[in-house]
Amino acid sequence: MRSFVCFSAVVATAMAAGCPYLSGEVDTRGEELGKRQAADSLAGTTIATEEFLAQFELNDTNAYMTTDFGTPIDEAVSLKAGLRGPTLLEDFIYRQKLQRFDHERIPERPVHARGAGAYGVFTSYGNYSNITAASFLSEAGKQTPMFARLSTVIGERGSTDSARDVHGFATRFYTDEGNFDIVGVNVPIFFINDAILFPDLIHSLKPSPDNQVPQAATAHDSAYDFFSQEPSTLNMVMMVMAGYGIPRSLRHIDGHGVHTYRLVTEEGATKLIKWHWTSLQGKASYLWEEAQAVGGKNSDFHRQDLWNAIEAGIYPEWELGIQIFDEDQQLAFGFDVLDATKFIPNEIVPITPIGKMTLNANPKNYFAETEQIGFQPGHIVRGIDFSDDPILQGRLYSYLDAQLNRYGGPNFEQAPVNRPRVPIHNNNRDGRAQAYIPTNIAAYSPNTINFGSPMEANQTTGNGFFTAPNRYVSGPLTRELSPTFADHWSQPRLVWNSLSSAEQQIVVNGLRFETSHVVSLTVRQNVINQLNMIDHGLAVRVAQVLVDVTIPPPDTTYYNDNKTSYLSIFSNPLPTIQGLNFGILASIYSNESMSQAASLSQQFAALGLFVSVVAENLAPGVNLTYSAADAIDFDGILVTPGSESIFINGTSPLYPLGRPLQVLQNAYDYGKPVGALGSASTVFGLVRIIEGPGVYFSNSTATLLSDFEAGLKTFKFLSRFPLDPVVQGEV
Ligand code: HDE
Repeated sequence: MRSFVCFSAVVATAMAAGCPYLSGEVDTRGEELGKRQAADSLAGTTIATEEFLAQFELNDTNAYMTTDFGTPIDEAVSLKAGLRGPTLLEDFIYRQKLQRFDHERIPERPVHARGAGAYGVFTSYGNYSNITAASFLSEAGKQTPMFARLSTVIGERGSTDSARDVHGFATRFYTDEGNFDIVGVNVPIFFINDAILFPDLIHSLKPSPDNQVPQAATAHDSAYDFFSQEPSTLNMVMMVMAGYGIPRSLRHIDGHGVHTYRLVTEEGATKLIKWHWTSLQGKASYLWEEAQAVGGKNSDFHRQDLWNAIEAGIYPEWELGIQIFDEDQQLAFGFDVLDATKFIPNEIVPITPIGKMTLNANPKNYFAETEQIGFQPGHIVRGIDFSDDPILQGRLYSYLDAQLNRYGGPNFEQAPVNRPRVPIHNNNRDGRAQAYIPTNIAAYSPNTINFGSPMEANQTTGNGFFTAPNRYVSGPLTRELSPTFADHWSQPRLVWNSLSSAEQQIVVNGLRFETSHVVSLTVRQNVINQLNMIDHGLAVRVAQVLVDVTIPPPDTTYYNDNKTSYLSIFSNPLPTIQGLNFGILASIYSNESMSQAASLSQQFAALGLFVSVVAENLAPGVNLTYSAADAIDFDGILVTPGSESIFINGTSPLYPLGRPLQVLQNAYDYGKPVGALGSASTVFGLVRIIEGPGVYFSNSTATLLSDFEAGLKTFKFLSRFPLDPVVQGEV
């Protein structure tokens, strides 16, 4: 036996703490809560997340090690025949430990494998019973517990957060009438408009089947082959390139339900809607060079950022809004609202805010909660109905199927994170790992043995209904795409028109990067042909790096001058700088630098920023060393007076050659606000930094505070970056 030094102390403490195993107590947490839950459900309230989850939590403090079936064990050394002999098959402890390890993984999600999740609460702004019977929207101030999981799409679970990708925005409301999921993304559209193409889309985006390269990247032949052969993807490709693909953090993305849904009132009146989550942190994105550096330096940047903000009590918030329109407006906006590749510009149908989500608690166990949550667009509550959008229709099948595959059985809804906060009553039975003990022996309907229970909800207080009255479906069976889905170019053109010239340059640079990785000349040519249908100048500019392509004459069929103000990420200042990262560069060898750093640190932290003082080692007052720090760690950087020598000398065994200067230079090159207090401005003469917007020198701390506050709101200073010369022949 291996000796446990504090063994007797542990026993004593466990007894004192009333350890169930030692005292012979039985765990009744679930039973008591079950009774409460039933009562609450009748009263129309839900149990708060913390209390609900507490019944499932395993707390190992002051506890003995046991097997899965509860026997106390020693499990640090295997059972052998003789001290140096072979391990015995009889050793059930050893077998169970290895077995459990071998089975730790479930299949990762085939898409959206990498993500971060958090609990939260939704607060309804009003009583919306005039448009929906959904109970979570039935009164002002009504609160509903939530879980949100935000993700990348293509990368595997162990890939990098900052890959250029669409971002998943999946939200669950644990309402008092069951779970409702809005499983969306951070753009208001999708790549394709028929779910039957989903496997093709994803196969083209995933790494090549022969060598699994590239991971979490679209810069390869198959992706652009598919994009250029299936032009419904162009709208989304344009948005991903315009900054939506590389957000600064998960807190700085919006979420969109994408499809048209239907709201239904108690009386059966219907309206069509689109769901939108608007980030109250604002939208902010990386520049591409920065995103690539983040990928290498800290592949967990987004997951860590969300976690840290919640731990620090800087709870991220999103407003839920709807675009609401009439059933007869389905073709009123110049496209079909059943086509998931189109969005309705806010200028045409404004977004009406109806509530707010606040994420306020991190999960306690990534696997049990974030990995096991199984979202489904088919998780619907009464008052909300589907539309005939072919993508939504396909998803209603696929997500259930995906969960069955991941869990290996149908009881996944019983995992704590999946359980509704209201009791379950139905005749579904058995299956792998059933966790309930159904006591009704009449598991069928109709029955008399259990007095007809469970009863159809619409006959009782539950009032169950989902499908809107007067929703008709008819038509000949056909495998054709509706002609109302056929225009794939007018909206990408609108996206292009809506960007500033600096953002257009970002799109051009992005497409240059991506298509430069495409080997097939046919694919390159096809991409240019498609871009030419959006904008001739765009095609010409991207083609400049491809050389071996023919630039077709302008194809003006879909050219238009429409714009929307909502799309631009970089033109709109952030509403708040709370929770952004700020770096103060200092040197431990200068008293002046360290004392300024201490005082600046306090003053900048008071603005709600996460402030790090960077210096040569972790002396008191220093949070990060130059060995570890990088420009990607900060949204803005300030240099302290007295630290100049480390920038001038640039060499010390305590950090990589030239690192302090490199941090400053890279921050500037990533478009961030940078500045210096007093004499530290001389440091800027050493680097390729041009005085201009977002570069601040002052002897006054107060001036620097207000400069940086404005600069961090601007977030990226795009005027630092060159634009292509005017392209001849641009239409
Ligand atoms: Fe998904 N999608 N998807 N998707 N999707 C999955 O479901 C699928 C689509 C989205 O954090 C999978 O549980 C089909 C649109 C998010 O757990 C899978 C189609 C939108 C997440 C699946 C779509 C999304 C998924 C993988 C029709 C935005 C992650 C595991 C073309 C409106 C949810 C799983 C989480 C996950 C299928 C299209 C968003 C395979 C067939 C459109 C955010 O079932």
